Amino acid sequence: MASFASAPPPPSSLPPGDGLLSGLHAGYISSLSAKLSSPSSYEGAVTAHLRMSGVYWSLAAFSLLQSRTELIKTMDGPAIEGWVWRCYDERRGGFGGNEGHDAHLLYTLSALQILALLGSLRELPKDKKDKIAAYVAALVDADTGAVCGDDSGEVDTRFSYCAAQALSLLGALSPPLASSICRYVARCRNFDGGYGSCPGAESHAAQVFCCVGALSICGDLSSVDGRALAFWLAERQTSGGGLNGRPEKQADVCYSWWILSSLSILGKTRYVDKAALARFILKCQDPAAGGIADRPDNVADVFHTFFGIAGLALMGRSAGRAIDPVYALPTDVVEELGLRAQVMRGSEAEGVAKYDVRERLVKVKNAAK
Ligand code: GRG
Repeated sequence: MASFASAPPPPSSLPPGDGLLSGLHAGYISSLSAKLSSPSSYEGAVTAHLRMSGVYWSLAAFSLLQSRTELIKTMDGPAIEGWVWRCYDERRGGFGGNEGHDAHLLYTLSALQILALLGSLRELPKDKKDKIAAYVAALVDADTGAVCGDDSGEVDTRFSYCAAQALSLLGALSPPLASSICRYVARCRNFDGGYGSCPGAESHAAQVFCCVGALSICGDLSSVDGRALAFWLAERQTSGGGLNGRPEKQADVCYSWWILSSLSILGKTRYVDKAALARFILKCQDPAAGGIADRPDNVADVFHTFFGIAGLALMGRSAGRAIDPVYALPTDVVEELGLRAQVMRGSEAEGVAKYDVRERLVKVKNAAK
């Protein structure tokens, strides 16, 4: 477990970008997109239902390694954008996971994030934005603030985050919607300071990100027990340096993102040993073909490639573009779109209750210190 009670871990000995096989990962990501679009590929078949999120993970990972111009050229931005619109479910107003699929909130957020990464979200006509926003808003229960993923009625705090971010990207996060979302998320807080998928559900680090991220976007972190939560998150660091999602589970690269981003929002990334975490992520790289796996010696995939690079970027180690811990988009994209979020101030002296209301006064670079 990391030592967090007294002095923070000593500064890392690894310089930014050191050990990250950026060129190989960029090659892995671009070759993967060709593989996925091949009708006979195994990878393509088993991930067909969640293709929209897969494309977001790919583009977001690539964006942290290369400029937007390079992204649009290498990944064929216009073709991707055309495909995204072919996944639009005109009847419901949201996006599906692939062509011909019904709209779902998860994929609607991924689609909007893809458009943001490609730089075309700002150009979206107002009537289209309004229609997508109406689809998202209709999934938020006005009384309880619980958010459904789609027509099936499944409720999960993942969807609270997706609704908050999607509405924010569309400039449609009204105060009543934001406070409804916060009301529900606050009910999902557990005795350990963590959050689960619904009220009473076990704390899980990925759901913590969703809950704290939703509260941050909605501009009200007042219900978060920052101290208890940061301790619980710090306890996720295992002896090998990697982070797990809950007690007694194995470390997994993706928790580097879910946990570090949450700690960034709380202003407490110093609670984990970043150098040890960076070494764990770097050990999960495929040194031959590129890509990052969930843990050392496993097969790489695009999900862990994105979250591994994103985790390193949060620690200032990607040597590429910085990532925003709340929106999971490059910071320049978040700034370009004028997006808002709330973060806590980091120092114990200032107390966890002091934060900046709906203003990004604390820059991500500082939060990562
Ligand atoms: C834009 C970054 C971003 C996210 C959008 C969809 C979403 C919001 C968040 C997903 C959060 C989530 C619940 C991820 C699941 C992560 C994961 C690896 C879960 C595995 O859980 P278990 O219980 O495995 O199978 P362990 O053993 O790790 O507890």
